[in-house]
Amino acid sequence: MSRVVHVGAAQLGPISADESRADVVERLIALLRDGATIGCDLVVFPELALTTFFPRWYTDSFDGHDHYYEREMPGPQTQPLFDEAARLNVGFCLGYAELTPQGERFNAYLLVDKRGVAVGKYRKVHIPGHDSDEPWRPFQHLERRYFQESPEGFPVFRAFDGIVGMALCNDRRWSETYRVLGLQAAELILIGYNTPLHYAPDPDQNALQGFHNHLVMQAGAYQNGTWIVGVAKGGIEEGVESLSQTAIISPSGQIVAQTITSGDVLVSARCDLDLCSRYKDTLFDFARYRRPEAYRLITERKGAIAPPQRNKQGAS
Ligand code: CDV
Repeated sequence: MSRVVHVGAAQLGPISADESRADVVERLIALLRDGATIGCDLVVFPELALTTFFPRWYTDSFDGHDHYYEREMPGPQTQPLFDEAARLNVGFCLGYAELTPQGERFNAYLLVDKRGVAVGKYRKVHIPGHDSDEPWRPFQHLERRYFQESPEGFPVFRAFDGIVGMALCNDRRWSETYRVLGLQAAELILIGYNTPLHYAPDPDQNALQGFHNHLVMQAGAYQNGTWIVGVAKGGIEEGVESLSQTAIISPSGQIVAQTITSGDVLVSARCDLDLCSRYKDTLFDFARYRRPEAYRLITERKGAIAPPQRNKQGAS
């Protein structure tokens, strides 16, 4: 019996700063229904899917954006999404800003099954950007002010008849993300993102945003024999244009579905999880071919250290 999960990648267009949670949840429910209509088992929403991307603004106090965070999930405003998922018998994955009872702030991703029950949670590991105001930028990227780095790593969950992992935005650029999930036999990796097209520290990268987005996810899929669903919140949000190009990628590294517009839209693919073994059991048979003893630096060293300079005589 094949294990086919019909996955919908539910891209969002911009969410304005004054858009209410109720209005956003209505948009999510519309996409959930689109997925249900075509028989999706799982609908994947992007990173921070309930609000505008608030780290683009500095507030004097770091709790100045607290109204963008969820203190409970589901809460009164998000409960309708859970109820509709259960009614439609469709699971979903939702990105949101989490404020814990202990006052911790995480960039979170929640996996919910077809009964509307949470079955897995991920908190973003790689927090990009900066933590203090940098007025030279046309807009800020203050994730390091408003979120803390998760100490929990990259867990996987048995759900949707397979092994599911999650990651958020900047995580997708790091090969370690995929390999840590691959080493737990992940067959489906869900990744939500908000990627502004303008990268202030090196604007030469602006034109390459779409290329880099697919480059890293396609490599991650192939090198770990896994499906990857990368879902954008794109378009021009509060004057900042972000990348769309939501994609579903097979274990071969090929894109099997992709959005071609930048608004709210769902693309889908029937993901045969048994295809993963075609790569996991051959070229990327980890147990047979990997050499962890040769990779020790990956966990022992954080930043790159160049070897000593050689002098003219060739001695170091
Ligand atoms: N939300 C993100 O994590 N965005 C980052 C920044 C650096 C643009 C990204 O890697 O896309």
